[in-house]
Amino acid sequence: MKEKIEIIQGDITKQKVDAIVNAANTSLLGGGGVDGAIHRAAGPELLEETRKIGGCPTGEARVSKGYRLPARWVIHTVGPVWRGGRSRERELLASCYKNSLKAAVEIGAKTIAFPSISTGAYGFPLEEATEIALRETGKFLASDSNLEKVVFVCFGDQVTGVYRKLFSRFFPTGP
Ligand code: AR6
Repeated sequence: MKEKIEIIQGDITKQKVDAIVNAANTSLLGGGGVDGAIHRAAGPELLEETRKIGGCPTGEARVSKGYRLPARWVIHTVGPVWRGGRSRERELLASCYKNSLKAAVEIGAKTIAFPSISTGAYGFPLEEATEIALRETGKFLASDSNLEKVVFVCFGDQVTGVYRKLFSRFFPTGP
């Protein structure tokens, strides 16, 4: 199962996977960070489609086409804004991962790439967010045989370092 997980450093808009996940906001009308990068790379048709979708509640996921991206689909999910940890932030972030993975299976995607949801503009502490990402993905893959690869695309050295450290803690090698 851990063989299906890959951690790379790079730009999610360049990933040749079936679906990439967008860390969007509830309007689904674009924004900064990874959301802005995905809209720029996909082209204006993406905004046309997400406008029709009409928004997405925090913790849920919605699917659109990928247009000019190498990925065929974009799964838009809305992470929680970190408000100190007592506003169901952990549970909502876990739902983002679960619902995005579920959406990927529903559309028949075999490979999916995630950014580090909520840890930029939304301020979720990186280590805790990474634990949630790895735990939920591990749980999902343990009972799913459709997905072949889940890529965590880390933007910058700091994010990559945390993902690699926690990955070896969650999925230790050897006896
Ligand atoms: N590829 C991969 N990761 C990226 C890229 C990229 N091209 N660009 C940034 N990241 P953020 P959030 C990383 O702020 O915290 C938007 O305005 C970034 O370094 O994009 O969920 C939305 O519209 C960080 O590690 O998303 C919402 O309003 C991670 O992606 C709000 O920001 C997430 O940072 C969502 O905030």
